[in-house]
Amino acid sequence: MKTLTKLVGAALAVGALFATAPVSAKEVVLRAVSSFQQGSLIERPFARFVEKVNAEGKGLVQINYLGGPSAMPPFEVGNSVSSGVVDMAFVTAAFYTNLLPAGDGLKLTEYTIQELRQNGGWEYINELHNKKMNSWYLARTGDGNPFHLYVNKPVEKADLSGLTLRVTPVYRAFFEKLNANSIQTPPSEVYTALERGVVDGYGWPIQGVLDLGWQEVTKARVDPGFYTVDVNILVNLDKWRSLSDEQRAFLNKMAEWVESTNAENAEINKSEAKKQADAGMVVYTLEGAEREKWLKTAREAGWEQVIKAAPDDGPRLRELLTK
Ligand code: 173
Repeated sequence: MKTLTKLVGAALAVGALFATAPVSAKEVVLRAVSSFQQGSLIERPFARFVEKVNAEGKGLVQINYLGGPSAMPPFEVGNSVSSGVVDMAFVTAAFYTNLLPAGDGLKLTEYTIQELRQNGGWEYINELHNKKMNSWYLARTGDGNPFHLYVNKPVEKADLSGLTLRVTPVYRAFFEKLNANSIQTPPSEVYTALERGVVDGYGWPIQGVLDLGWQEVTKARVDPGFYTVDVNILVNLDKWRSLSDEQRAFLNKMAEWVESTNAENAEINKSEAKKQADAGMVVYTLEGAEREKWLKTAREAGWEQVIKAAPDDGPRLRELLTK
């Protein structure tokens, strides 16, 4: 009996060992989520990143992509990567201002991510993510993809009085500075809010309007665009530190690659603008002094909000991100 217990015990111990051992001693599988819908243009850089990591990282790093907003509400994604519920996240800083208020400033960069990696900007952004949300700032996508206002009522001046607009932290300070009323929603609620007339318009990048069917309920886009999309690949910091040098070097190489694809945005923007026009959307273009006011208000309201929300980190971020 004694021997049997010992044998069973030994068998269980061996079983437990095998159950927790990774497929290969060296391979790590990272669980990832996206805050943007799978198959949409905004999400595409991450889908390509996952595909490339899984193709080239066999035996070293693999990504188990759990899904987009149907797997996890977008405003929860920052918390999840911070706490380690997931190991990796594809998420815009606007969705985690609860953890990193200064992150709202990433959209205000006047440098590309390649330039920020040269001038110390990336280091500071990474340090903020380390300290405030236990994350490693692995990569940035979205450079060259500007935000716009989309509306169902005419906009002829840099004045949004009388309009109720759907926002996220990206647009709120700017639109409110020009006298709009704002309502915050995740992307999944935009269509219905427009259909029901709850809002007269919304903020969104030049890319991706048609992915979500919003051209059906959108009359116009306002030009010029403003700011720069930031959708970032974050890794839980404990997980990042647990990786081998080789695994980290591999992920850095993949990050550099995905950031190089930002250069494709100029072409994608053109084809998106054409698709919007083909779908019947018109463009209200602000010119001259109104255009200047539009862009200046966007920039100033944006930084004012960042400095107010993050008085300690905002000023340094502004120095590093602006020319
Ligand atoms: O939901 C949004 O409008 C938003 O904030 C955003 C940020 C980055 C890319 C796309 C949308």
